[in-house]
Amino acid sequence: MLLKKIYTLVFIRKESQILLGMKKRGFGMNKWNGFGGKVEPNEQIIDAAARELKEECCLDVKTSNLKNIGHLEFTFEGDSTMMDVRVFATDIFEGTPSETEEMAPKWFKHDQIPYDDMWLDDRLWFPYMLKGKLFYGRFHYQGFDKILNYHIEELESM
Ligand code: 6U4
Ligand code: NA
Ligand code: NA
Repeated sequence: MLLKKIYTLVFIRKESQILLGMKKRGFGMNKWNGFGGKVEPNEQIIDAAARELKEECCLDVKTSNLKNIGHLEFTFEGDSTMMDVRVFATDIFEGTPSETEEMAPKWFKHDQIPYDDMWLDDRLWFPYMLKGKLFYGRFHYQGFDKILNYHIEELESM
C-alpha cells in the first residue's frame, strides 16, 4: 500500500518572469524549484503553502491569492511512499525575495528556465503552467535521475 505525504509547491509570477529558488539543502538540493515543503499535521494545505514560501524566500502572500494550478504525484521504485505535491501560483505578493538557509531565489524569463538543473519532470509539466493551464501529472522514478513512466494531462478544473 502507498503511504501518501502531502507537499506544497509555490510559484510567484511577475510579468513574463517566474521566481525559482536554488535549494541549498535536503531533498532536491542543488536544483531550481518553486518554494514549498511538507504539510504539517492539522495544517491546511494552503496555509502550508504560504508558510513555506515565507520561510524559504521571505515573501508574504494571502492564501486567498494563491491559486491551485496543479497536482503532481511522485513514486519511487522500491519505496512505498507517494509524494503528493499541490502546486500553487500567484502574481500578488508582498516583499522582496531574499536568500534563506534553504533557498536562494532568482527571477527567470519563461524562455530561460534552467531545466538542466531542475527535476527531470519539470520540463514535462512547466509548459502547462507557463501557458496558464491546470494540470495533473504522475511520475514514477528509479532513483532521482530516471523517470520509468509518467502521465500528464490538462485539467478543466482542480
Ligand atoms: P525540511 O524537512 O523542512 O527540510 P520541507 O521544507 O518540509 O523539508 P522539502 O523541502 O523536502 O520539505 O519538500 C520538497 C519540495 O520539493 C516540495 O516543495 C515539493 C518539491 N518536489 C519534490 N519532488 C519534486 C519533483 N520531482 N519535481 C518538482 N518538485 C518536487 O518540481
Ligand atoms: Na522545502
Ligand atoms: Na521548509
